[in-house]
Amino acid sequence: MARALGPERRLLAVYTGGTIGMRSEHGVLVPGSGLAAVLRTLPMFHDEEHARACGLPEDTLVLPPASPAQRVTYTVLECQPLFDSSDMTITEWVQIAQTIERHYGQYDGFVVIHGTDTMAFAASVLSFVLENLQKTVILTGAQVPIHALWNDGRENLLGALLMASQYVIPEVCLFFQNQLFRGNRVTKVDSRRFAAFCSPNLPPLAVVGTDVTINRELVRKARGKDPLVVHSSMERDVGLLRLYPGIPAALVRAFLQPPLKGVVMETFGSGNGPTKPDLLRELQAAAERGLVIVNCTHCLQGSVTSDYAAGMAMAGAGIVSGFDMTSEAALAKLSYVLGQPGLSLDGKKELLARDLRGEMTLPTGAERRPSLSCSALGRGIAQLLTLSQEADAVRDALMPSLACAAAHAGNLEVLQVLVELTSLLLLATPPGEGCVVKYEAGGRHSLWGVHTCVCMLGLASRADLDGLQSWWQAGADLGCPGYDGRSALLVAEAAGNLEVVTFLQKLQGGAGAQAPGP
Ligand code: ASN
Repeated sequence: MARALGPERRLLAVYTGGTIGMRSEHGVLVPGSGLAAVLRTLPMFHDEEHARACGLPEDTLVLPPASPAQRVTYTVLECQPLFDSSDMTITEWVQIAQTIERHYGQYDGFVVIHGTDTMAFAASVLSFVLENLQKTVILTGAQVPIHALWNDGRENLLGALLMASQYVIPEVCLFFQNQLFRGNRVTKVDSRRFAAFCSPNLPPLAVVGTDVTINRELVRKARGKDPLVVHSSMERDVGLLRLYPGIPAALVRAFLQPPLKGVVMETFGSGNGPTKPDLLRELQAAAERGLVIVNCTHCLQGSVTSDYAAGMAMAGAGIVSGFDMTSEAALAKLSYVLGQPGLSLDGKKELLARDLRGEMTLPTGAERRPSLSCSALGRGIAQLLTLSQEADAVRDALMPSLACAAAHAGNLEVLQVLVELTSLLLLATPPGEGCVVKYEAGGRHSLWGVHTCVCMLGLASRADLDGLQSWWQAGADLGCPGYDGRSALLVAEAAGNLEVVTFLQKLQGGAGAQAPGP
């Protein structure tokens, strides 16, 4: 994030409608044209003298100087037709993105003037449609028309113009009531108060008071000089289903029918839902048909977790966790991911599980970890392991690797499934590194295998003493070599992880690297 320098900053303000420019007709508010003409009459939005002296074109306005060294000019592009945002859809939002793309080179930043009712959806969609942003894009609007004496439109619009002109925040943001939020983190929480939006799971990127305070560590970094990409192929057949106590399975079945391709399901608390078999069957059947379901919580704050059996039932039905995403962001993300050509079902789920635009907070360390419950391979192997006696050999061969992968991913969920399927023993859960496992096949301790050793080498190179100790307690041979023949001790020595070296040397010099089984 950088302070924007230079004597002149040029902005494009895309006016799409909304209360900010509305007028009263027959006692109700309707979208109103001519916002630029109104702004031209307001000295805080236009310095007529300077504009005349510079010979600025008719459609270009100039703010009074915010600092002696810098002028902000802006062009208002009025959309046709103008909308109450309740009528806006993905089609209009993609058009806004395409407008930004067409003018991307000409302007330093972009303000989108939008109705508040669906502004959180709009900001979320734009955040996914616009990839590799290097410039600031800010949505804003108002609860009261700008013509009214007492309104919030003037402050919001001026704030958005100033933020977009003075800072390079390469994200889709939303400015309201002196706060700049990440666009895909907001939700509208009040239909009357000027503080209409909140960002329940991420602090604002900036707060305007006597000074402007930027939360620098939150602002996303622009990715090199990659060109802007506009993803216009968004999937329209996505939906939002809010569970309620006692929701009938038949109703869920009806909702999940084609042409629907993806659903954001709002569940209770930390991602819990009814565990009635008929309902779970409907969800599972839909997931098996290829319908993608994302689990988001009803709650304003907090995340989907796997704390409860009622939440695990959702995960077991093939539903993807939306963690702390707002439903607006989840719906937009689903539309974006399902709109990507050439992705397999697993590929779509993998993409949904990733934080793509700062839209969700992953549990610590989860970003790089593949989720076995998300993969068909994981589910397929689980099925295979239950098949028959002949599967014993396959099970013996696969179990250590599978358990090792789950342990590395800290995926207790998968480990628990494996425990049920076999005589896998869960032995310890060192903080931060998931679980350590031991597998018993047919009563004999067996098959730590080279994959397991590779896991331990990883722990040794990361100086994860807790993890190594847990493996040791579980009876693993810490002296075993990995694929390249190197032992954990050699790896730890090479990485200079002295604590680990001391621990491993003690084992070698003492009772030996082979610890007693439990
Ligand atoms: N109905 C209006 C809209 O979203 C509400 C507003 O802008 N405050 O367009």
